Amino acid sequence: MTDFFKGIPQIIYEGPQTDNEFAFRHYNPDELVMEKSMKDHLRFACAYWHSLAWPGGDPFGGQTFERPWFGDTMELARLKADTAFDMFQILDVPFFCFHDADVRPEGANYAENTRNLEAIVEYFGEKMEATGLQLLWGTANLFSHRRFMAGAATNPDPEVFAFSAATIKSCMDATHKLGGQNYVLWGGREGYETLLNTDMGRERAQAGAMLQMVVDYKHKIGFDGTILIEPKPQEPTKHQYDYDVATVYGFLKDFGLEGEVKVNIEQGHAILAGHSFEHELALARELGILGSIDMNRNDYQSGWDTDQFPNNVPEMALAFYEILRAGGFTTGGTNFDAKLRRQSLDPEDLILAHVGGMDACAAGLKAAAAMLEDGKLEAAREERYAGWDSEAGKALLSSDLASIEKQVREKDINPLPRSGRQERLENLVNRYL
Ligand code: 3MF
Ligand code: MG
Repeated sequence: MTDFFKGIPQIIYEGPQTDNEFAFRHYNPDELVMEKSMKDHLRFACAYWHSLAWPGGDPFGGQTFERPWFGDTMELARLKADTAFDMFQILDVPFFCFHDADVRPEGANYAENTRNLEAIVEYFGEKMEATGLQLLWGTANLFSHRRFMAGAATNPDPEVFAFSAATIKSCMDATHKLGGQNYVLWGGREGYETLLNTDMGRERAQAGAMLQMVVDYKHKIGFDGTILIEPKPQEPTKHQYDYDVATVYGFLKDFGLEGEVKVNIEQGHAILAGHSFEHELALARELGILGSIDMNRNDYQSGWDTDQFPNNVPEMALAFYEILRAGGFTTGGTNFDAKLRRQSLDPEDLILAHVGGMDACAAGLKAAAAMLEDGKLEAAREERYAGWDSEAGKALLSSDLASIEKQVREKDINPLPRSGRQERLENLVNRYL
């Protein structure tokens, strides 16, 4: 153990009545929900970048956090790793996620970056072996360094494309070596600031070519995890190409990769795209591309990607309802892509933020399972569409306009509007919370 979390106890389940802040009220890892443990349903992961690498800056001010591992040496990177694993163990999360740039010092060039990454991957390997922690996903940070300011795959300069491809290879190698269950691509700078200097057709083709190379390399090295794209509409670019689930699906279809790549859906990104989280999850489920989630919460007024820890149980319930309807996670999980507010300086804040987030997810999961097991919501939905299960309903979709017109005339089809019963269903949902 490092000193950073000194005095903070191991977090265990004590139940809803406990007065102990440092305990779970709802997350009981081994408790069965729909015949599966909560641990296996939720598959919680901590994100290295927000919790260990982010210094607490905002557009108007710099670093607020003082952490003993801040700095650009291998020794400090190891201290960061030690502290990270202390945190994962205090919280008893089974997984973590990282970008290359979160975990290693920035080198002078690609070769040095990769050497640094490989050394840390070695160190992670030992720590994972000793603790049983697993890697949910790895990824490349292709957005922070200034060389990526005009994009990675979609950059007008082919040398940036090459640097990015090499970096992705090194991060896929790292993920594969650590037994990662997914590899994520978030294209923070894959978009544009102004159309005046942008060739959108070329940039889209470059992104398609890069994704094809990622898929080819996955097969080449025998990585059996899932490749995931993380949609986001904007921020940092004004317009990002992976706008939302529907846009990503269109892109995947265009390049014939819809059977190879799924999505990592983030709550806050859904909100920025003008959707609800459950909309994005439900659509991905219907399209067969639901992979994993980045769990957080956005401020609904600011319009920024505020990456707050989730604490809204009714929202979590509707999200996990869609995940349960999809059959649950396979390689995916619940990654806390969430950061402290910049005034939350203390080590305790970092632990308690995760405790609250894990409890909100667990309470949401339990409510979602109760809704699904009770079956009332699904019965109401089925009843609404029952006409489509009749012979006449089924025949319609393979008919043609002229035959349907004849039928409407002959049978004098004259439909009566029926209530959508929204408020009744909203009342029903509240009964499970
Ligand atoms: C940005 C994000 C990212 C992604 C991560 C994956 C920095 O809004 O959500 O976090 O989750 O970069 O590459
Ligand atoms: Mg994210």
